[in-house]
Amino acid sequence: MTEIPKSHPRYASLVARERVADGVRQGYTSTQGLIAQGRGECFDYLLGEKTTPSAEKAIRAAAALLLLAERPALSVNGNVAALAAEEMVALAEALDIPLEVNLFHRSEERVKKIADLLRQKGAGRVLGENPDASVPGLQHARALATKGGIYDADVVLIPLEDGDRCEALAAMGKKVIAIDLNPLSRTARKAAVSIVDNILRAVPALIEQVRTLSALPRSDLVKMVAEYDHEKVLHQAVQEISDHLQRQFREESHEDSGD
Ligand code: PTJ
Repeated sequence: MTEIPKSHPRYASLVARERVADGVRQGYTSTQGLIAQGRGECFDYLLGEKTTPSAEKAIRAAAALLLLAERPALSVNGNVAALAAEEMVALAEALDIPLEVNLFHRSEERVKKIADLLRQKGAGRVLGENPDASVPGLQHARALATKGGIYDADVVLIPLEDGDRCEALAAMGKKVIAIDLNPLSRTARKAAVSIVDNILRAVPALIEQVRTLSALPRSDLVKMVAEYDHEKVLHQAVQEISDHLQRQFREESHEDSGD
């Protein structure tokens, strides 16, 4: 990997880029994953590269949903493996559930490489290598799922996903939690809870919330989920982007006028 000096103003972003590129070199991230990362970077830039108040709300609701779920499932693709393998393993451990590899551009070789990587990072149980069910309404291999994992789950976390699968999982009656930097994507809109944040920041924050909220009585979690307004939080995310951009513009015009 290219050595990035810590002093570089875009250090975190460049390291993430290197990790996705390395995932492609190692063969577990798809080449299309590079494009997805570029799109994500762009939205992160527009957000100000920080976890916004709306994302904090979504992270709390997501943690509550996962804790209330009878059979939660966590989906891992090639970009998630490159950017947050260790953190996804820690989240699975905190919830005491397996991880499931599910790929858009599926090849058995990539599935195995990702499963091996997760096991290397300490995952107890990894599903996805031997799918035995199919998500209705999806064409091709990305419909493949595992009973006891995503197929039977009542709540599914799908970071960095495409809209079709999110919609198909929701149509099965599942509550879908998305992590997607683009608040306008079909995934973000169709999910029950959309965390508009970089997976690098979102998953550690989600683990922290799972640990904190697990001390609360179930009735508090039920109330938290019932009061969560997905549409409102998504609108807030768009507003936060707009506010951030307006602030940049105002700061620049102050500089130009010598303020
Ligand atoms: O490994 P595979 O074969 O399953 O393929 C994975 C990708 C990501 C290539 C595939 O699912 C895909 O093409 O996804 P999309 O449709 O490009 O959607 C990815 C979404 O994730 C986009 O809305 C991006 O803005 C968003 N995104 C990209 N990087 C990040 C991100 N969101 C959060 N954190 C990121 N680092």
